[in-house]
Amino acid sequence: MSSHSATIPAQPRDAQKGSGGSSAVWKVVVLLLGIAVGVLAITAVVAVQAADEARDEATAGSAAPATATHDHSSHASSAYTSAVSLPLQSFAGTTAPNADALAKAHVAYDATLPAVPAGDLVKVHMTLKDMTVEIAPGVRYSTWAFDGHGAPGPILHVRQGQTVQMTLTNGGAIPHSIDFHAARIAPNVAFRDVAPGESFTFRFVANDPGVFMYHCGTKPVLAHIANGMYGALIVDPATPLPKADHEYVLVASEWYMNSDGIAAPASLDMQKARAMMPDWTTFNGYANQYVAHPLTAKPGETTRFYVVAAGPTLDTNFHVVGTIFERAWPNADMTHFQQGVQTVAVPAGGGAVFDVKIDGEGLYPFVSHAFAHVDLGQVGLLKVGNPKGTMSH
Ligand SMILES: [Cu+2]
Repeated sequence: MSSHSATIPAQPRDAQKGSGGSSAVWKVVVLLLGIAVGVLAITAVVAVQAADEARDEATAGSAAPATATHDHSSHASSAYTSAVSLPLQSFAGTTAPNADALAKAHVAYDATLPAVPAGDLVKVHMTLKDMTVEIAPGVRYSTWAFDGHGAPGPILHVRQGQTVQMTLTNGGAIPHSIDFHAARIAPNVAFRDVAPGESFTFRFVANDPGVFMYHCGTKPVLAHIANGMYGALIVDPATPLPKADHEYVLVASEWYMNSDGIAAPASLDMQKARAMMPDWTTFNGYANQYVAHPLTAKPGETTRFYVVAAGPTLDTNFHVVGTIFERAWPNADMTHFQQGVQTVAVPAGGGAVFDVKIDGEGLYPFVSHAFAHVDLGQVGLLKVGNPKGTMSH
């Protein structure tokens, strides 16, 4: 080390030693040096750009071999420039060929709000499990899932003031945890990592009414949420909301895949997750599932949606096409509602409540009105009555 660093300052002294020629020779040397500096500067810029590209490709390659292979060929043949620093491949909209039949055969996630358990203490036991789920017709993804349930995890429903006793059993391969947004509790204690094969129990009092996300909080949280570790906990206010005829829970999220997931299950592409470039966005974990299997109401009934935006990163701009919210509780602040509202942003990590009261028979799409999300699967139908041309379920 010491001999190496000593040779570096010696170089200028050696150069000075050899600079004692005539003034004509000196001028030529200066000219040549000037040209050399210019060439060096250009070479350095090119080298930095090349290094940037190489680094990006190397990172993409380690996260997603399939993506990197594809991108090498497109890199060589098309007009990529150094401005495209993250050449990521999208699998959006790529389903198995018999997508319609698969969508119909898929059993939709039950969006119905479950009843509040009796008593002051609500015991919840979830087991984490690595499992493959279908997230779009014929598209499979390797999740880390709560309760062996796929994504989202189970919908939990309690009343303000009840105590939740949460037991987490880690049946997965790496440490996981559970973070309840509804809890006021020291996260380093309650939301701590649980090692594979172990269980951990903690309690909190659900003192705050709302529509809360829960999720794995183990680092990197982006990866754990993107892999399906999230769900909803609805805490009813002590003074109930106005009566609704139907109550549905929608957990919005996005998926970032390293392959199309058709021949073999896809896994997380962390580069795409960081770049916020989802392949699918879903309500309750499966693209368009409530288009194939609409939620239902009768004309004149009030339908309530509890919406959680699980992300991991993107918001959901909730809107029901063909109507206006009868009541909206933005941020699930249940102390007061808004009326005559068309679209309400549900932030990633947040929740809200929406009532619609629809008199006319028909198919009413509910969407994230950030329409890229509709294109990627975040759309469903509320079927009011039995409109012509639709089957009754
Ligand atoms: Cu986790």
